[in-house]
Amino acid sequence: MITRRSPAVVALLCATVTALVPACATAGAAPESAGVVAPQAAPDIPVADVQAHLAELSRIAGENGGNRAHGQPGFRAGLDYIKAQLDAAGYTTAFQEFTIGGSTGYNLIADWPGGDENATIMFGGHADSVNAGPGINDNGSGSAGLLEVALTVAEQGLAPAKHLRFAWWGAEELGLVGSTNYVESLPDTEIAKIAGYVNFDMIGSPNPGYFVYSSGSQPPGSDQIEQVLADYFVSIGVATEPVEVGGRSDHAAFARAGIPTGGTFTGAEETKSADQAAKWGGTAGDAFDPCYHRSCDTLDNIDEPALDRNTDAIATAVWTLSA
Ligand code: DPN
Ligand code: CA
Ligand code: ZN
Repeated sequence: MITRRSPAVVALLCATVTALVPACATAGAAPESAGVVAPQAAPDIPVADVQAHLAELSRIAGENGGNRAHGQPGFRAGLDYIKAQLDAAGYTTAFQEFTIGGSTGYNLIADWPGGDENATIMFGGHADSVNAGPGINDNGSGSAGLLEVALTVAEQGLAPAKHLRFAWWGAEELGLVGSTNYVESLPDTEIAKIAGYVNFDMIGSPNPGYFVYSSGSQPPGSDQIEQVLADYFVSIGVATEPVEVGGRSDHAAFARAGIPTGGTFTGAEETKSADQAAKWGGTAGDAFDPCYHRSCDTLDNIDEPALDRNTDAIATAVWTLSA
């Protein structure tokens, strides 16, 4: 069980110690000058909190036949875990149902109340694993990182100008089914309200690369998302490479609908080159994730610094793109 600080407690602490704790200057009201309100700085998300969600997803898979795959009980149990935390934090959550392969699938959609719904910014990743294993890197990592950032939004009482929506997709592993279903179920008037979609699928690969989705072949506006993510990694001194993810993850349906997209990725079955090992460490000639789609995609299959940096990148993108 994870206990969380309430915004009221943070405010109280900061009211008493602002002079001593610089973080309080940004955790509370944004500084104001000449009538311009600077956006709040994104918080540094403790990676231990993300690992705690991964431990829960691992336990849930273990209690449900060893996976969190579409049509299997572990998928819905994992999604219920995520939903319960969001509900307790004040999100408005809903399941969107669909049918594929003779089973019901679910997307979990979580709206943070407030902001301009005509400018909705979305962040998401898939919540299903393959049948072979618990899917802790693919895509427990993105699911857990998104969850912890969403909970931090609530904890800090973020009041963004844009409306903020998070999504955990079902049946990605069956061909991007959940996210495609979501986008295709929206009328054009609703599509027009989505200012962007940012995707996180595999962000803790054990032999990690630091990839940012290339905006080159994506809809206009995608360059801003790529820039925010790339700038974050520059700020922490980590080199990135642009990657063409194409139709391999859940941003694809959004891109087809003309919505700006982006995301980060630490690599799957492809092998790390000597150049990449020189700048990122790890093992040249090995896959970024040797356990991709295998039973060994467990809690041991996570590089903690990669998970930490990419979760902080999610937070930066949420804070910056919603402002
Ligand atoms: N879509 C991922 C999977 O679930 O198998 C793999 C992947 C993620 C590939 C991101 C490319 C980029
Ligand atoms: Ca962090
Ligand atoms: Zn996969």
